[in-house]
Amino acid sequence: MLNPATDLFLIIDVQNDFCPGGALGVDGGHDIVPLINNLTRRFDNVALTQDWHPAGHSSFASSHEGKSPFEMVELSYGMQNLWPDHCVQGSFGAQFHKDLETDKAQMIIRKGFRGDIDSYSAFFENDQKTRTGLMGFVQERGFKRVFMAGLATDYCVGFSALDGKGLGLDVYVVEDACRGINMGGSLEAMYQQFNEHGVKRVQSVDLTVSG
Ligand code: VGL
Ligand code: ZN
Repeated sequence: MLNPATDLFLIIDVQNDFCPGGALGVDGGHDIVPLINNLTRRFDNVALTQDWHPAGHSSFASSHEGKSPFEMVELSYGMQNLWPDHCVQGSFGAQFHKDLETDKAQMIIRKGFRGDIDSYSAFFENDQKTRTGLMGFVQERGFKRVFMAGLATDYCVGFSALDGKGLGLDVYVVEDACRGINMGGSLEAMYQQFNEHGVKRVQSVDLTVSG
């Protein structure tokens, strides 16, 4: 049962580049848009995240000579996956999917905008220290539970869920309203982490509003 006053729906990175045909297209990424729109109508409080990189970002393989997408590289804060150029600020790929209903969103948090740090999580950048500001919003508005959906399950949704839980929130991942990249077992590994840390997995049909 949803509690409209204290629940937040956080929609992660439903952007053209993560949908089929995009630079880092996730299989079936666009299929979740109607489900997410339907969920949006059930919540009073909605926030969006938007992956938002400057050109030449350090997470792009093209920024590292001799490296290809999906390889790893060591950056100042540790190991970083390399990606195709994606979600470049102002580009079509960085725009939300055209059918995503965004009008109700009270907050759009952009992440990955610092050239030298990537950010999967909506709460912390990949150095695990730099905060995005989302927790300030959550705390000031008094949200207790955060329901998450979007792309990709095993990266941005997953790390947002784990960080939210680590910050003391009650976190639910709406499984059927997410799609994963699933690279080298990353999806199973993320589900394992959810189990270990108490991130709950729910289905969108189970989220009902009273009355
Ligand atoms: C994402 C890889 C790189 C995501 C963003 O939204 O899951 N994955 N940037
Ligand atoms: Zn990115």
